[in-house]
Amino acid sequence: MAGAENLGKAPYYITTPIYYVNDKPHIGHVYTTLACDVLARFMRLDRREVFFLTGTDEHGQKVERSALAQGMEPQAFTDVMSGNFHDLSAAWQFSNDDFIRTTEARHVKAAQALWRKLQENGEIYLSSYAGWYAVRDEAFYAEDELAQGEDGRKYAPSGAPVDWVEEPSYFFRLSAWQDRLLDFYRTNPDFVGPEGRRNEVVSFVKSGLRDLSISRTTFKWGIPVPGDPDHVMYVWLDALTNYITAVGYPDENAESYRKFWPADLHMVGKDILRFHAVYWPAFLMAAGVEPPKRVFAHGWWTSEGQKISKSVGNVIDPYELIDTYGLDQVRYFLLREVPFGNDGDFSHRAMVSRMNNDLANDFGNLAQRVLSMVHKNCDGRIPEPGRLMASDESMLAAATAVLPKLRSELAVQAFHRALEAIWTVVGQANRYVDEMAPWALRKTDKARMETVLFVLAEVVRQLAILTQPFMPNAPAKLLDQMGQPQEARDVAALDQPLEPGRAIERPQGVFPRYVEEAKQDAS
Ligand code: ME8
Repeated sequence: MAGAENLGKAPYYITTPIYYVNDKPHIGHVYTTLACDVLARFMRLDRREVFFLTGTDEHGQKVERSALAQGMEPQAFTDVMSGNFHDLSAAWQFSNDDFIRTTEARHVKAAQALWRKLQENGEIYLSSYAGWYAVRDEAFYAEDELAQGEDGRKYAPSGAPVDWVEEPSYFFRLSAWQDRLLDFYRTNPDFVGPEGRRNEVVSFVKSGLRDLSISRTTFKWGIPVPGDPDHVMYVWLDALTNYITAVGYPDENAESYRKFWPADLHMVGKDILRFHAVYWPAFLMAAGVEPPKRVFAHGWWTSEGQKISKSVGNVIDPYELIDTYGLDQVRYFLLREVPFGNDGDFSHRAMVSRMNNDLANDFGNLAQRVLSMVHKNCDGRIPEPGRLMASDESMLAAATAVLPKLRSELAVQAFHRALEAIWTVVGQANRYVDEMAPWALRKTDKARMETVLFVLAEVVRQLAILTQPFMPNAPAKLLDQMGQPQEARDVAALDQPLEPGRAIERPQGVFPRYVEEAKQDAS
């Protein structure tokens, strides 16, 4: 299974794509970074040393055009726009360890060093490019990939219009890497996830690779090609390099480089898989650098059934989203609703249903019922359990079995299945409450009631610990209410059951319900 070899305490390096700063961040960008944040938080919870990188992609024609359209110098424009992504990280409580900008000196140095290495290795030659280019995708297309639009223009498969470009250009000998890439995919079957995407990558490479144009001369906003300042580096070669810049490249002896490279996971959307799974490993192998361990391409979000676009007017503002539903709720929804890897649709109805059912009713009520009963019936202290019965043992065993499931599901980026595994135990715990009826035991068998409430409180504690990577706030509040110290909130604490006698706070619900405005008005 992918990543299974990492289940010890090996360091973990995870990256998001670096986002173009031509526009404001939207739900799609947030989704990718959220997925990485959950993995980073989970790996830290699992006591691994984590390096979680995100940032912004600031060069190229697309960004230059957006700056000009705003009447701004590209550098001033990117400073402002990159700030939007940076601020969003804080609002969504993303726990990235670094935020890289491709206009930073450390990055220019790394990208130029990689270029020189490719040149030294004979992987680059000067020629000229005559062909199609889509500024929106920052990608070159072959004639046979294009479709004719009704307006007579040619369009890339992504829907982006293409322009004919003729200019002197350096080329990377990508065609020479075809067989070595195919060997690489064969010997690293987990390199691309999910499985279906891997097959796409392999067929693309099998269909034949052309040498890749890696410099441009018709505009200036990019990293100068070493020794030939008339050229700027192709923005994708520049951008991909960010993943090694951040760990210290070109200093391959840097502690961070030795510790974290090759990256464990590059998380990307399906639109940019080819760049990450074909060009990037080829560039790296050609420069004598080890390729990353895995690239996962997730699916695409639509909004209320339609492509998210400014012209449709259904762009989902990530700030509005968390104002409306709450951060934990939206984070849970995005990773639970859609099997990770598939496309998904954001709808208000589905969001509210998850928020009210899974969170408020199932987990929220469980925690609130259990902690209230403990507070009320056990003098506000964790009760002393008596002898455990088979039903208690199996309840506790179900909770204990969650961690290994999370490890294996998250090693293959199956967030929905990881959450399902947690909520199976939530469901079991709710049934256990109903079957044991501790409120009835209060009158008939207080000692038994105490055992049942101990088991339940212990299960709630375990569930709170394990949901923290997905939701940074509510589970922590539950652990606060249970008097759990900060140092007792990671996997090591799962083996140390609650201490009888520990005082708990008067519980307060941590998962509010969403109440529709119409209903509010009517009441
Ligand atoms: O491609 N649904 O940047 P970008 C899901 N700078 N994910 C979405 C999405 C949607 N509707 N829209 C965007 C670039 N994304 C390059 C990357 S990396 C070396 C350089 C997410 O700003 C998804 O992760 O266009 C997608 O791959 C990424 O944003 C594209 O961001």
